[in-house]
Amino acid sequence: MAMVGIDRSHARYLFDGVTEDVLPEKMVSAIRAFVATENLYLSAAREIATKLENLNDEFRCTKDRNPIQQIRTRIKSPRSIMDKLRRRALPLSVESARENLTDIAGVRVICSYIDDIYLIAGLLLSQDDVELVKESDYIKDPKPNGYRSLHLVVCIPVFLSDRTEAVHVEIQIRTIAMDFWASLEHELAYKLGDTKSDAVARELKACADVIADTDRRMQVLHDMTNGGGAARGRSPAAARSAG
Ligand code: 0O2
Repeated sequence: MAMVGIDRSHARYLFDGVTEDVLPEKMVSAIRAFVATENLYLSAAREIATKLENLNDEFRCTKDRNPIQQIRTRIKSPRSIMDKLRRRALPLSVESARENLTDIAGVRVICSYIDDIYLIAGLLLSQDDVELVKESDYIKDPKPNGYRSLHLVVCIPVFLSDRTEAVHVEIQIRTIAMDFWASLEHELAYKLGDTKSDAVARELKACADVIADTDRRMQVLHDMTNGGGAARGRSPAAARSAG
């Protein structure tokens, strides 16, 4: 089934204002499939966000601090989904997107300290209904451009009225400093496109290094005042098996 090039508000507008007699049947079913898929991924992202909020609230009550500063969720737009499928020479359909893409639902978690990233990842992955599909630790092994974050692809059940669906969610966990760099780098990369010079790339990498050093120093300061540091350097998988 071909996926039409419309955004979400446009899809809703079409459903609100137009009946099936007016639109070609194929297009109606494509829109319907997209809206259903979007709802499914929205539910999955919400479930993960709720789990994280619950953990953060528990920490506020028991430890008097918040390891998570901010949680943001997003659903990939139809256009980005199609662009990604096209780049990978995959069929352009809702089914193909569901089968091949693991980042339709995304949750970005901004933590206070580096240790909090591994702490939160470990606690989330220790939950029975959260299955780890893929882990990329770009903090331990930053990307050559300086990008740092912990990426987890998880699979969670979404309970619908007539069935349960297993849905992938990509979770990016990073500190405030890592997020600051990634947001500005993303904006610059988008603006500059292929025209990004070596000098700009070097300067971005230098900024990433300064930020990484600041993160480590803030962690030390936090450890000095709280006696923490237990989770540092442990991968979520290790944290999970260690309990
Ligand atoms: P958006 O709009 O943020 O979703 P993938 O590209 O996901 O199929 P892979 O290798 O699993 O393949 O992805 P990767 O590189 O682990 O992570 C993809 C996402 O991480 C990106 O999503 C970005 O959000 C973020 N990311 C990865 N590398 C960088 C980087 O160098 N700079 C910045 N600012 N963000 C990065 P999308 O799909 O690109 O976009």
